[in-house]
Amino acid sequence: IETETKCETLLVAQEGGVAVITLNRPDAMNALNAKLLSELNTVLDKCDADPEIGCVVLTGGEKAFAAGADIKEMKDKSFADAFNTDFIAPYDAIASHKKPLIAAVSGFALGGGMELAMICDMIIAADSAQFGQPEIQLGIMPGAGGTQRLTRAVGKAKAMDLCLTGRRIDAEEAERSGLVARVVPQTALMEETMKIASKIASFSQPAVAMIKKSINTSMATPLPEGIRQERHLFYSTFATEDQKEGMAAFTEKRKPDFKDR
Ligand code: CO8
Repeated sequence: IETETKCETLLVAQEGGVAVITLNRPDAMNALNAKLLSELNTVLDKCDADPEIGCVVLTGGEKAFAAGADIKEMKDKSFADAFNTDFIAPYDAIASHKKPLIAAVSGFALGGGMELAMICDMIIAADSAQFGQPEIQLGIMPGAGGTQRLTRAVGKAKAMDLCLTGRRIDAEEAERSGLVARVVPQTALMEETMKIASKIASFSQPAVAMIKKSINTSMATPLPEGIRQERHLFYSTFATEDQKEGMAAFTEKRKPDFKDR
């Protein structure tokens, strides 16, 4: 991945089965401009196509994961520009990728930056992390899932609080509210996130992909339909070699060696 991918706004590396994508616009607090979103989708496409990659980590800098959409790029857009170019569409594309995506968040994750973290399948937060939807302070509203994914993650009360006041919450409140999976010390953020990502990458890729798909389905379907789809996916794991290997390894008291790609 790293040798093939040259990006202006991202750093890309690979450690074992884990791809690490670092948002890299430090002078702009990693504000998300069109170039960055396009490069991010290109790299995620490559990760999806690479059988060696079992998990992707998305991170930013120590001070900012991302301070939102690039306000300077957005400020002069007319309604027609916004509507005709549908400039938020790249966010949908990010959400449609197959490989599990973990956000490792340090510092500010604001506006579109928080929405990007919420598109990821899991958020690991450094104890320095600050989350917020400050769009209301700019005379706009969250537009890349902030009123939707946030409400599903933390419920109506906190979503209203954050989106209507623009106040920021720290990592501890974010974890308490169900927005982030784990909080770790700032200095251990990448080490802890890489441990989680490597573990996921060691499992059966089809099983991992099915779990991601099934949990995401729960966000978009009524329970009986979600249960029906889960059951189909569950039965289809029995068509994989990895299911045979995982269960054989258990009965033979050895470590499984998952190979399906
Ligand atoms: N866009 C553009 N530039 C930014 C952004 C941003 N979102 N955030 C920071 N910067 C720039 C600053 O302008 C500054 O540049 P310069 O040195 O040229 O003046 C540089 O980054 C450093 O920033 P600060 O000097 O402000 O640093 P501080 O440590 O004082 O403050 C903050 C850090 C608190 C993060 C502050 O920069 C801030 O409040 N930023 C804006 C946060 C915000 O309002 N985010 C929401 C943006 S709107 C949005 O995300 C809508 C999403 C809808 C979908 C998007 C689809 C593409």
